[in-house]
Amino acid sequence: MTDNPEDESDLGLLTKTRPRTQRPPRYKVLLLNDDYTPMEFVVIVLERFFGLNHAQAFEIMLTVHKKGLAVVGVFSHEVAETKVAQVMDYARRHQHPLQCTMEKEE
Ligand code: TYC
Repeated sequence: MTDNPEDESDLGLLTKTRPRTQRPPRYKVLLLNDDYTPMEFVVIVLERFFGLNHAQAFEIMLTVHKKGLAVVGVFSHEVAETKVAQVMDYARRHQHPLQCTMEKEE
């Protein structure tokens, strides 16, 4: 290395060959508030499909109720899609308007 600005002998090569660490994209699964779905049903959904204990499920349900929505977990695209489908199907079968969506992280 020199202080000569013409000397690009290593700088260029280093930046071109620097290995990039590739992370698979992650997806936030969001639960949305509504005025009709019973609180206890939402708690059951969070326990059943997101593996939360009763206290954790109750806390997230209350956050959604107060703030309008909350992130209930972050997953790969495939797992997030499955969770959303499971929640939407379970809510529909019980005739509750509960909504669950996913969103790419960052
Ligand atoms: N707001 C609902 C009620 O008062 C409860 C609720 C919480 C609904 C969370 C949806 O994602 C939800 N019964």
